[in-house]
Amino acid sequence: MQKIPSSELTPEGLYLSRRALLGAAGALSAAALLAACGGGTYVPPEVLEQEAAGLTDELGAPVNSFEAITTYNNYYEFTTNKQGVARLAANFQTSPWELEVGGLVNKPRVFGLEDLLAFEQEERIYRLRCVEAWSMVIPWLGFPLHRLLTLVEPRPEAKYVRFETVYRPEEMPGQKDRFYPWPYVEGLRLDEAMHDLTLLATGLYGQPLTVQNGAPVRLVVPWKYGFKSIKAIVKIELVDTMPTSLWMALAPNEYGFYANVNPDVTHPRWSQASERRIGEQGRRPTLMFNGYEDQVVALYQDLDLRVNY
Ligand SMILES: Nc1nc2c(c(=O)[nH]1)N[C@H]1C(S)=C(S)[C@@H](COP(=O)(O)O)O[C@H]1N2
Ligand SMILES: [Mo]
Repeated sequence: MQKIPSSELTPEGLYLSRRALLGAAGALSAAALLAACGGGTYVPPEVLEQEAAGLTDELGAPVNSFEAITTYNNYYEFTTNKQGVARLAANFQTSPWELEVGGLVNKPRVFGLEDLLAFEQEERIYRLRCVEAWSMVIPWLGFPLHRLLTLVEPRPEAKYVRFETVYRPEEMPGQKDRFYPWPYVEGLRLDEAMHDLTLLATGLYGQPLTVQNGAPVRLVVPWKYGFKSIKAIVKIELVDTMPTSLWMALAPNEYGFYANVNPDVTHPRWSQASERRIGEQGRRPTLMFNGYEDQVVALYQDLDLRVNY
């Protein structure tokens, strides 16, 4: 793999991988093809690892292994045991799939998976920082959410975006646990949703998404705690009032609407000052806005980040 000198990286390209800059068209159309065929072709993890060798985030940290990314998951619809998600998710049906986009928009629309894959896909290497203080670096495939939102034409009254995960207790055993107010719901302010970093992911490691990582389509908001990055989305609604997320409903004193990664605001039960990068020894300091501060700080100029945790 060729290297691009960092002097040649545009500011916009800072969060794009070298692979994407060099043109991931091959990998991407392959992924689209695989998805279109129901993801039937098996690519051995060793081959994926070889292809990803040398990939790093813009801070120089290597991407986590395909193995780590697909076997250590938070996905409470299946189980609260991170190492158990992949096995329980094995038979989940991701095709056909419909994503309904509506609410305060001029052009409500239902997107099939093929419609989502028709958006130009790109690879983006993002840090994922879980609120539990572990993190990974993940090479996603997808497209910025603003492209889809622009198509449906949000009305001026739209101030927030509400996202909902599929509800299928027969296939998702965790949804039989009535302790959680299913379905999983998340929300963003409209300007956060329109930010270019905010991704709708359809793949990872150059492949269609695995079920445990949110197939067939999930959100990725890299400057916020991982729980904002909702998986298996079936509904996106433009609304005028702040949505209540599943975590806000469950523990409002612990999980706020914003959930921006912030080393200075402690969780009531643990510090957020440092994190364990999966695959590394020891801990690393947690970065303000997970290292995306330059790109997102303007969104929060008028906000007290301690009050709005
Ligand atoms: N629907 C749904 N989305 C979810 C979750 C979940 O339990 N259900 N867990 C969240 C949490 S806490 C994290 S850290 C990330 C984990 O994503 P990953 O398993 O792809 O690493 O997914 C988020 N999205
Ligand atoms: Mo998380």
